[in-house]
Amino acid sequence: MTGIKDISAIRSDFPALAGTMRGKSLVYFDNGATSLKPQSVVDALNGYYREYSANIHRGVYEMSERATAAYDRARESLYRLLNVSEDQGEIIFTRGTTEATNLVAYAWAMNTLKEGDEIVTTAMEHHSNFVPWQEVARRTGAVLRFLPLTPDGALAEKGITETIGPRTRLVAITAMSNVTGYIPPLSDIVRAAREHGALVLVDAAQYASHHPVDVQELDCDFLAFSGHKMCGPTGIGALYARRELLESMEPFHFGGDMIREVKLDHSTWANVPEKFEAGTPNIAGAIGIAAAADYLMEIGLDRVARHEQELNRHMRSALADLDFVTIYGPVEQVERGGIFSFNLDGVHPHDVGSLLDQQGIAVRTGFHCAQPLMAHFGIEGTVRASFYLYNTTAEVDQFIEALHRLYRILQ
Ligand code: 7TS
Repeated sequence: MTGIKDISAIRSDFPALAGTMRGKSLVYFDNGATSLKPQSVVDALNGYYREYSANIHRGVYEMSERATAAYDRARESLYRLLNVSEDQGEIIFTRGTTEATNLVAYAWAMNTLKEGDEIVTTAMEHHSNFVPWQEVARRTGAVLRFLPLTPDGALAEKGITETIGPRTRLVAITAMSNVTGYIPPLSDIVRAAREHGALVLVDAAQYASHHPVDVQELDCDFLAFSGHKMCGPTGIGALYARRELLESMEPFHFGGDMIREVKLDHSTWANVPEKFEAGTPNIAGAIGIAAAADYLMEIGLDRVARHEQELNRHMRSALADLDFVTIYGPVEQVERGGIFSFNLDGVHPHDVGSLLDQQGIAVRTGFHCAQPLMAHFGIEGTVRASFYLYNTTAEVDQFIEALHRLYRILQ
């Protein structure tokens, strides 16, 4: 059963889908990198810039009050998206997932961790949820440990309880691999972390745009995501964090808007969330990400996830028939993300990408900001096709035909 009933109505919400690439109708399979944007998001951005592009929190005039109200409403949309209870948690606007993980690295980890403390992560992380922890370890003397992976890039079953232990202070893990679409068992990981009093940071850059997220149910401490992968604009994302943690943390950036009082010899900080939002924020971006969240919630993220599972089934069985294709990752997982990484025998991934481009099909090639995972697979890169709510099984068929054609050409 399809998750999304009227796919043509959904497609008509996205102006870019009416366009062409290399003179062919566009098949956009690079959603892991960024999604296309619906008209409602474009209109929300346009509305702010055209009608009320004042700064927030500063004006005593109506236009600024309108901008401030829209910015505050944007945060509330994200509360709804993630089921945040305001007593327990808060949303901090950031530039995206990368800035959100860095916020935790600088404002919490660098100030808290000591020699011998352990940070647990995995070799399947995007560099944005990997390099910050490597750097924290280098600067604080903390030790980086890795949850072991199976040969096909899933988490090894016993590895969780064997790796997370009394010295673990933070577990930083993706909710969905941007290379394989693999979804790790987060509830087991959170349980193991809680047993040892460790915090959990979830990188939801890929997951949150395609699945419902409930931070209260998940019981994580931090959760990072990006607007541009969920139908929103670039340059905006958010960090969800437990309120008491944010209250106990030092600020990340210093300057205007994040202070309570500034004296010549010292300053004090504003309350959360302003304490973590120094300077004029990305007001239009916040309005845009909220419009994106509202758009997705209206459709229903459970439906989006089901639609992608249907595309996955279709893609998996079609790719399985191609004996010149190697797929990476635990592709048989039922509830996996709509991401397929693969290579064609003896063909460089960039050549596949370029030839698909000639046929109007957008995919990504390379190491996908996940070099440790490439090393785990013993490869340099892959071709990656990644789906979203507006993709169709007909597009998957077109893609498979294109692969057949180009493999014949390249042989
Ligand atoms: N974490 C994951 C799992 C990601 O997929 C990405 C971006 C990030 C973090 C970083 O997000 P940003 O918005 O701060 O850049 N992933 C990709 C990708 O797979 N191809 O291009 C960007």
